[in-house]
Amino acid sequence: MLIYNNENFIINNEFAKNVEKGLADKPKHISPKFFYDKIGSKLFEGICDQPEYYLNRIEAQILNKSASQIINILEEKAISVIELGNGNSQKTRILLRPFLANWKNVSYFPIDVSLKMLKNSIRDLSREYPNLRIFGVCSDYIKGLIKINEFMKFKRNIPNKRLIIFLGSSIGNFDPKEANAFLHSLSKYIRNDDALLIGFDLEKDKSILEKAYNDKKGITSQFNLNVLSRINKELDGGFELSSFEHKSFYNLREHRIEMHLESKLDQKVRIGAIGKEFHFKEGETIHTENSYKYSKNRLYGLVKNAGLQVMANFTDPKNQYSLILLKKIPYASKS
Ligand code: AVJ
Repeated sequence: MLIYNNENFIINNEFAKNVEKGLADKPKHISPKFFYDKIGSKLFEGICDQPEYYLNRIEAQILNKSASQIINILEEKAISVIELGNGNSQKTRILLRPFLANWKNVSYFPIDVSLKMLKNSIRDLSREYPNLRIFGVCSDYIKGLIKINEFMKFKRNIPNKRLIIFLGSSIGNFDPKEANAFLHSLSKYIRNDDALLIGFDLEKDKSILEKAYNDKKGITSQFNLNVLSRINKELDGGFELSSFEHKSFYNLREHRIEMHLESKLDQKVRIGAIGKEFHFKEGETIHTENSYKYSKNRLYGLVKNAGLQVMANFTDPKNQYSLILLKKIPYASKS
């Protein structure tokens, strides 16, 4: 196994830095990557079980339906699946199962920043699929991909054909510029015969979108507020959770769901680890997440711009969600 993790200190430090800078900015913001501590990850799983949150369910349906077509398109006998941010690998199983049934040699490389998540899913997957070779990489995505490229140069008997998957509409957290930069660097570090499979949430009726991020049970609200309890626990913060309210809405012009935490009153909050006090006006918000929704046009424009071409676009009958299979445009590889 190629697990390396010497980043704990940096990760914590990074949290403090992001909070310090984000709460001093106007408008205030905190990066959504800090949602996912143990409790936050559990809450996110809870969100995926809510009837209003269609994303994961529909993506799973599309994966189920398209797995055999993906196998046909890839035309190989062996494959290495590289997953960017594997979470609990639940949806990955939908692909791994038919891959293992069709192909003799299947290797799986999950890349995740959470070592715990990585270890758990490696343990579970090796029990379920004794024939699956798993190489977990604890890293962020691009660095992880570079590591794997190096690793595959000297490790023998690893399938050369690779499918890189990025599921769950995680790309939706990137703004258009970041998404463009991310796809560019992916495109730089993949090979000409690699395939990429990426999940995009599609633009749809505002009311459906807003319900998905304001579930009746209030799990999304807990998920959003959890970042404040993380600050309380990890950075010696003094947030009163009941003085903040979860707000999320669709910003039509920017094509994104925005999540905020709105201060219910004028208040000051001290964060010990930062050694500073932050002021919140009544109604002022901390912007905690963007979740971008794509039209087919913007989606195709985005990938083309990154030097990628569409091999297949799998969607559900109502066109709510897109799983897009891509490869590198060979002549674009020089830049
Ligand atoms: C994991 C980023 C895809 O944006 O839908 C769910 C996170 N936030 N509900 C999304 C999330 C609120 C989710 N992603």
